[in-house]
Amino acid sequence: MSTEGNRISATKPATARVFFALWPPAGLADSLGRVARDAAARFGGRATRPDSIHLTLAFLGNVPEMRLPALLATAAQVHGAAFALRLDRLDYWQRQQLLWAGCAKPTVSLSTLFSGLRQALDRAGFTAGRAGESYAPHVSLVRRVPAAALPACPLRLDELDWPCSQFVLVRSHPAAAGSDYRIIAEFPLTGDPGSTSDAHG
Ligand code: 2AM
Repeated sequence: MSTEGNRISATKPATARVFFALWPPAGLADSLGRVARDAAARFGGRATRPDSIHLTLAFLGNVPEMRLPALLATAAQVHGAAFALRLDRLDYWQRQQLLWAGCAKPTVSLSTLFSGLRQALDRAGFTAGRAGESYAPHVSLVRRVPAAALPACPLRLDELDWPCSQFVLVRSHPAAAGSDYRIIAEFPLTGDPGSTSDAHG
């Protein structure tokens, strides 16, 4: 590396690759991990490890470490009520070659949490996601699944209920076997359910 290059990298502020997510309890992560492994065995691709399974709320990418306290303070202002997410849909995005789990019906409480977090991040000057991108809540289960391997009929997922009582800030560290995720802060959802609760019948 050139002297110039060294000088530049020495002055570059340290950054953290971070995102906000819902993180499943261990039992649910194991169940989803089994779904991922079974699907990878049938269709090919790389199954997400149970300890990495999550649902992203907002992806920020590289944030200067010195801004992390402001990011924590911003997320702490987001108030929401605990809710239950029902995962009952297994689907595939061809462009990303991604097999994912999600909800057959939109979950109002999740949308409310997502909007509240995004608005707080915007107000604090943090950029999350791409401009104009709509939120498509999903749990990535198997990456690099070849489209040709999938059956023509819709995939089935037995209902899995996910009690969501907090959201988390996660730091992603690149690793040879996929990214390594560390939860660096937790934000409890302790508000009044009000009119945003979702009925699962
Ligand atoms: P994905 O599972 O659909 O790839 C950490 O990378 C998490 O942030 C993943 O859940 C990933 O979604 C999500 N994410 C959203 N936008 C991203 C981006 N531009 N780059 C990397 N990850 C992104």
